[in-house]
Amino acid sequence: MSDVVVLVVPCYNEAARLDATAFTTMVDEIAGLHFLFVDDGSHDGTAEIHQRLCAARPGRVEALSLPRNQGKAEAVRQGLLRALEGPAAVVGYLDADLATPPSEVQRLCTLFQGQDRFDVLLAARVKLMGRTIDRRAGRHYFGRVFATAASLVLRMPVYDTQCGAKLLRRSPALTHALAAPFRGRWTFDVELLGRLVTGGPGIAPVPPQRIHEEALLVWRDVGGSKLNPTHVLQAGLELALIGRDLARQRRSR
Ligand SMILES: Nc1nc2c(ncn2[C@@H]2O[C@H](COP(=O)(O)OP(=O)(O)O)[C@@H](O)[C@H]2O)c(=O)[nH]1
Ligand SMILES: [Mg+2]
Repeated sequence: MSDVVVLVVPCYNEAARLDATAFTTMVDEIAGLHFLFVDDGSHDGTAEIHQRLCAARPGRVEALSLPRNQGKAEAVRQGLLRALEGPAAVVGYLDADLATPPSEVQRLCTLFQGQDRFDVLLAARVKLMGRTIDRRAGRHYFGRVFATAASLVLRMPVYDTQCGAKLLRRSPALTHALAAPFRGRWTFDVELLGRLVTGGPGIAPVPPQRIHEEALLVWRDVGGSKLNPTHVLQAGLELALIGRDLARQRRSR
């Protein structure tokens, strides 16, 4: 039997982009897959779509509603904590716009289920021949600079920290990593990885060799992104602060 995988889908004003049929089809076709939609204080009818999805696939789709907009980082954290209250062996998160398409969600779930080679699976947008990775040039180059900086901060060669599709095996390190809100609104993926590979008092870290990056076959930038140049500057600052925190933790060990 396939492991239960609960994917958290953070949503802020996604009524126009949320493809309900694609999500119900994934539930029908991907063994063990559950969705937990988190409404991050939307005011455009997103919550109603979530309710319809829950009613369409009871037991496989759940919704969580945050009282006000708190940003993707907190929406994902709240969702993952809720998901870990259930029996899921694997949790994760997925952007609502399905830039990582259903075929790839299926491939990632299948790769993770029933194996013990890795504890964290990161989807990576690597522009290789024979793949369809459609990303605006500006975002691509910023992403490369950001990923290089993130690798230095994390001291591991991660290629793409920012892709909105990740799977995480349930573990004490994961619960510990989610205990406190993330410092950054835009760089929480880096912070999460940093927390996982650091562990905590009496909590074994996830060894970097148990983190696997899977190059996607297809990823398409979907219009309507809410990221703007101010956020890019914020992300740089947040990364510097995460680096400082991790360096302090390394020194204190
Ligand atoms: N920008 C933004 N996204 C949020 C927020 N809360 C949840 N999200 C979700 O985060 C995901 C990624 O957002 P998107 O705008 O596509 O970002 P991008 O693809 O990285 O440019 C989507 O599922 C959003 O609905 C928020 O406060 N702001
Ligand atoms: Mg997007």
